[in-house]
Amino acid sequence: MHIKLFSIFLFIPFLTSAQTNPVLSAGNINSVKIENQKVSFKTDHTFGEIIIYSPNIIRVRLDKKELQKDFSYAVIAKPQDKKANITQNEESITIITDSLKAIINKQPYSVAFYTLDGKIINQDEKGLQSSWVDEEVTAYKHMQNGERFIGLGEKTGNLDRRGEGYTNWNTDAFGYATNRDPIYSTIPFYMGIHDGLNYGIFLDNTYQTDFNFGASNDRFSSFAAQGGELNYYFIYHTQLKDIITSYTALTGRMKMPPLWSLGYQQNRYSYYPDTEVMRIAQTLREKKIPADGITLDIHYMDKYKLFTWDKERFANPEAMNKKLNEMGFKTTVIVDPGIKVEKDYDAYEDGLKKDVFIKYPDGTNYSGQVWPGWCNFPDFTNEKARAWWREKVKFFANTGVSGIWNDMNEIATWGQKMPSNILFNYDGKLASNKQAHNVYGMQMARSSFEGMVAATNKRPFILTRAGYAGLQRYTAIWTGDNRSEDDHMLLGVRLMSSLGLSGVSFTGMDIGGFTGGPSVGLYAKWIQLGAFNPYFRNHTAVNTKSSEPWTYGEEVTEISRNYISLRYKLLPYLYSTFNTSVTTGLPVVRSLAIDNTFDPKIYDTQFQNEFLFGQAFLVAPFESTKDFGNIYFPKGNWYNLYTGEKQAGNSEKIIRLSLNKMPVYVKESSIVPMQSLIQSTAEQPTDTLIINIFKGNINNSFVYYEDDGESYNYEKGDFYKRKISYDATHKTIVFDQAEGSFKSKFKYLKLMFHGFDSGDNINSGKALQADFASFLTPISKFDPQGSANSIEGYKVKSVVLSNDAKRFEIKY
Ligand code: NBV
Repeated sequence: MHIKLFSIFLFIPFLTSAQTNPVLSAGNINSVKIENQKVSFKTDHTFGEIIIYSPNIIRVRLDKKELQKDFSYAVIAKPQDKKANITQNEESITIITDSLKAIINKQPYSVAFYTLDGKIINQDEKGLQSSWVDEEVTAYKHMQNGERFIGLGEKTGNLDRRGEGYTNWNTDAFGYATNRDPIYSTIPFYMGIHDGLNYGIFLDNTYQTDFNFGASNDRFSSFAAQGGELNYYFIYHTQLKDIITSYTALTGRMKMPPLWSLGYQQNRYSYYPDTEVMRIAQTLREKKIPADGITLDIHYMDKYKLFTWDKERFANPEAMNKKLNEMGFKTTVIVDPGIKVEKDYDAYEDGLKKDVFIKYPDGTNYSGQVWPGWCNFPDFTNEKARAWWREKVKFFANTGVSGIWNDMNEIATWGQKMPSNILFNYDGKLASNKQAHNVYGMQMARSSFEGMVAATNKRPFILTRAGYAGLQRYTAIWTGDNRSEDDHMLLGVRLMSSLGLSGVSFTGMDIGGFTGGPSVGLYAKWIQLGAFNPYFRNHTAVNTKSSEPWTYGEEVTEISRNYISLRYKLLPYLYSTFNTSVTTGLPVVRSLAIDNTFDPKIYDTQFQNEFLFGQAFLVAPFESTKDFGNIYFPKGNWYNLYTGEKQAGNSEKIIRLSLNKMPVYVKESSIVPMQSLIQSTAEQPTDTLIINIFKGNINNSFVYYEDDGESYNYEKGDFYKRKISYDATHKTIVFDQAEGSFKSKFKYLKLMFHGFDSGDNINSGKALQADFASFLTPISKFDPQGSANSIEGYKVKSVVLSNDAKRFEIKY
C-alpha cells in the first residue's frame, strides 16, 4: 500500500493542466518504417530518422516538422551499402552492425548504443532524452561513471573538458583570455571516454551550438542547437584513433599541402613597403635562418581595399614576388571578406553587378564597418558569389602570390553584433545569419582555395581564422590573436591538439604571441615549440616590437636557427606525417589521448600540454619562467633527443630546463626520415635520405611519402610511398617495395641505428654498399647545425644503401 501511494505521488504530473510545458519532448514513437539502412519514425511531436552510415557510424535526425532534404557543409560521405540487421517489437527497435548495437526505445523515444557484448557506450538520459525549449533542441546523454570529454575543435580550457560548458559561435576574440569561449571556429565534434570505451559525437548543425559536459549538473552531458534539426552522428570504435579516422571519413580530409608551406613563415602586421619585405627576406638568408614564406598583412592594399595593391608601397608587386621566388620565398597575402562600398571601386561595382553580397530581407545589401570603412560582404554560401571570388583571387595568382590568408571571416565587423535578419543563400535554402554565421568563414576559405587551384593548377596555401567542421578539406587554421604570455603559448598547444582530435591537422599559432611582446626567454621557448607546429608561423601585431628571430639577441638567434634548421632536416618525416593526415585523418600534433586514451595521467593538468609531433616525438613544453619541469612518459621506452638517454615509460621525471633546449623525446621503435639542411624547400637536399631507426621492444611502422610537393598529380598515383616496419618480435626492419610512379629525389638511403649496441649485428638481405657499419662516436651535445645531418648523441651504426625501391629486410 505504502509503495503504491509513493509511486502514484511520483507520477503526478509536475505541471497542472492549466500550465503549458515549455519543454517539448519527442514523446512516444507511433509509427516506424524500416528500410535497408534507415529507420524512419514519427513520435508524438517529432519526425525522426536513424541512418546507418557504416558499421561504426550511426546518424540520428529529429525535428518538430517533417525532415528537410538532406544538406550539409561538413559531411561529404554517403551511407555505405552495408546492410545492418534491423528488427523491432512493441517496445523497441534494434539495430545490429558488425561493430555495435543501437536500441531505440519507443515509449518514450530514446536511443542507446551498446558494444556487441552489451556494454553501454552511450545512452539518452532517462526522463530527459531529446527535447525543445522554443527553437532550441537538446540531446541529453547520461553522464557515465568517470566519463571524460575531449575534442570540440578550437576550444580553450583543459584537455579533459569534463565539468565545463562550451558555445560555438565564431567570434573575433582579439587578445582572448586563456579561458574565453567561444573564439574563432566551430567544430561540434567531441569524444567521450569511460570504462575502457570511447565514442565520438558530431552534431552537424550550423546554428549556435552549446555543449555541456557536466557544467553545473551532475546528471548528463548534452549538446544543443539554437535552431534547425537535431542531427548527429554517433561513432564507435574500440580505438580512439579510429574514431578520428571515421569522423574524417564523414567530413573529409586535407589534401597534401604545398611542401613550401611546411617551411618557416615570417609574418608581421605589416611588412611594408616592398623594400622592407626584401630586407626581411635577405636577412633571413644572410643569417642562415631557413625560411619559405613571407606574409603580407593588410597594409599592402590601397586603403584596405581588396584586390588592390598600394601603389606607393608596392609599385611592382609582380617583380617583388618574382624576386622573392628566386630567393626561395613564397608570398602569402591576407584577405578580409569586407568589400568597401565605394563608387567606381572595381570589386565593389562588379560585386553589385553580379549581385553577390549578403542582404537584408528587403533586398538591400547589408553594410558593416571594418578596415576600409563601410563594406558589403560576399555571400560565400552562394555558388554565384563563390564563383565571383574564385575569379577575383586570380588577381593574386597573376602577381605571383602563392598563399591566401583569410582573416576576419567570422564575420568580424566593428561592434561584432551582426543583425540576425541578414539573409544568406545557404546553397539555395535561404538562411538567416543565425544559421549561416558559423559556416561563412569555411566557405570563404573554400572559395579562396578553389580560386587559387583554378588559377595556378598548383596546391595553394590557404589559411583561415574562422571555420566549421570539415574546414580541413580546404584550409589550414591558426588560433588568432593570442597574447605574448606563457599561458598562451601552452594554451596554443592545447588548441592545436584539440583541433587535431577534431579532424584538423594543419594548425598553428602566432609564434611569439600577437599582442604585447614576449620576454627573451619566452620568445626562445616559443620558437623552439614552433618547430613542432604543423604550420610554423611567426607573427606579431602592429606597433609591437619586431618579432624576427634576430631581434632577441645573439643567443636567441642561434636557438632559432638551430630549431628552424632541425625543422628543415625533419621535412621528410613531417611531409610523410602530413600524408598520414591525408590518408587517415590522424593529426600531426597528436594529443597523448590518441595512443593513451585510458591513462588518467595524461589528463592531469600538469601533463596536458605534452603532445606527440607525428608518431615519434614527445614534446613537453613548459613556461619559460620555470627552471624545472615534470614530464610524464606514457607507456613504452623513450630516448632523450639530445643525449640518447633511455627513459622507461609509465613514469614521471623532473628535469632541469634550459633556455636553449626544448624537452623532446623519441619513442622506441621509431622510424624518422631526415634530409640534409636546406635554406628553403626551393633548394634540393643532398641525394641521401637519412632514416633514423630507434631500437625498441614494440612493433611499429612508418609510411615514408614523397611527391613533387606542388601539384595534384599525386592523386593520380604520382607519388613515392614506402612502408618501413620495425618488427621487434623478429628483430627485423622491413622496407617494403616502394609504391607509386614518382621517382624519389634521394638516390641513397643512409640508415642510422640508434640505441643499438655492439652486440646487435646489423645484416641486410641485400648487398650493402661500401661504407657499411661505421660506428659513429657518440656526440654529447645536440647540435642541429652540425654536419652529420642526423639526430646525434646516440651510439649509432650507419649504413648506406642505394635507394632502388625494392623490398629488403635488415636483421639485428
Ligand atoms: O590584419 C591585421 C590582423 C592580423 O594581423 C591578425 O593576425 C588577425 O588575427 N587582423 C587580425 C585584424 C585585426 C587586428 C586587431
